[in-house]
Amino acid sequence: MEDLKGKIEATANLDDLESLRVEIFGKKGLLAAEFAKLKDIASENKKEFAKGLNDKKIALTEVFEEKKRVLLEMALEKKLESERVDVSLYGYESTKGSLHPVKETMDKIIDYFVALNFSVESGPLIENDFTNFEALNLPKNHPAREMQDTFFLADGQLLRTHTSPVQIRTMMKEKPPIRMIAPGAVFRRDYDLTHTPMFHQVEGLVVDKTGVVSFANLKAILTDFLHYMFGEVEVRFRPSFFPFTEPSTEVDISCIFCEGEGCRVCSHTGWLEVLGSGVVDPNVFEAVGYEDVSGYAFGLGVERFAMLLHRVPDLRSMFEGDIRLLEQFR
Ligand code: 2NL
Repeated sequence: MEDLKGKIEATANLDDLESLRVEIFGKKGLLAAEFAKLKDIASENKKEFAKGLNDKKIALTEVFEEKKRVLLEMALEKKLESERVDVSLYGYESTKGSLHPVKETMDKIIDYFVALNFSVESGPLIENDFTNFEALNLPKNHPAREMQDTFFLADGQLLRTHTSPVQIRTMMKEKPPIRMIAPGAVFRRDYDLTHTPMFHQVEGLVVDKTGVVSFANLKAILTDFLHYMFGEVEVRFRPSFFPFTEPSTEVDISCIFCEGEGCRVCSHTGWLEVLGSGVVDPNVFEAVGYEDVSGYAFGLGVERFAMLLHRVPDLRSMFEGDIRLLEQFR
């Protein structure tokens, strides 16, 4: 008995204790063997023998449970010690993401027009001849179609070369007045220092009953928009041509690199071209079934704005996916 207590107390770990439990308390253990002797004991001594044995079992169980409690506590303490966290240590710095400059610029442009109550519309990237060309006063064999190298797909489908088809779709589905912008990706077969086969445009369109919107409104809103984007710059409207507007103008700002003095970026002209715009050609309204309306429209390249705002010299760096480009804009 004392011998078994000593054995339990001397156990060093839970595994050994478990072996000892089987040895003492198990079905074929020492106690079970003692209890088995009961059947050979003379009946007058049975009660006393059984009581002695029970007392012994209770006493051993007590010692066992106490030992188990101590060993469990020791194991827990050991685990806590090994998993200890030193909260005074410096942590690892986590890196912070950033928006791509094209996305950031797009958001800034959209914010301006949303504040002026323009709706933001979108449409499919895969378009057809009517919405991308025909409805925009670009009939087949019109030389202006060659200004844009188009990616053609099967069945006469094509990748949109500008976001104008979004305006066409909007006009075909909604009645005037229209006050919208169409931001999104466009595609042209062109790849060099200043052109990528995919880039982003924001186009705008305002249409109302004849006489309500004017070229003066167009000038005012685009001048204000360019001041919002670039700060205190000069803005000039230069006569130009687009098939879908008449009259048409291209819009320049005074060069933000040399402040109009003349430098390499502005080809020593002192001006940077940033927008195309004009009064919507009546043929466009006819194509979408609008009558007795007038309106103005404009279009811009988002990458060009992003490059000017961030002073990025090579357009292609915007699309190479080099993480170092983004890290500069955190
Ligand atoms: C540019 C020039 C422009 C338009 C886009 C337009 C759309 C409709 C009707 C009339 Cl539905 N015009 N869009 C008008 C003038 C210029 O973009 O240089 N874009 C980068």
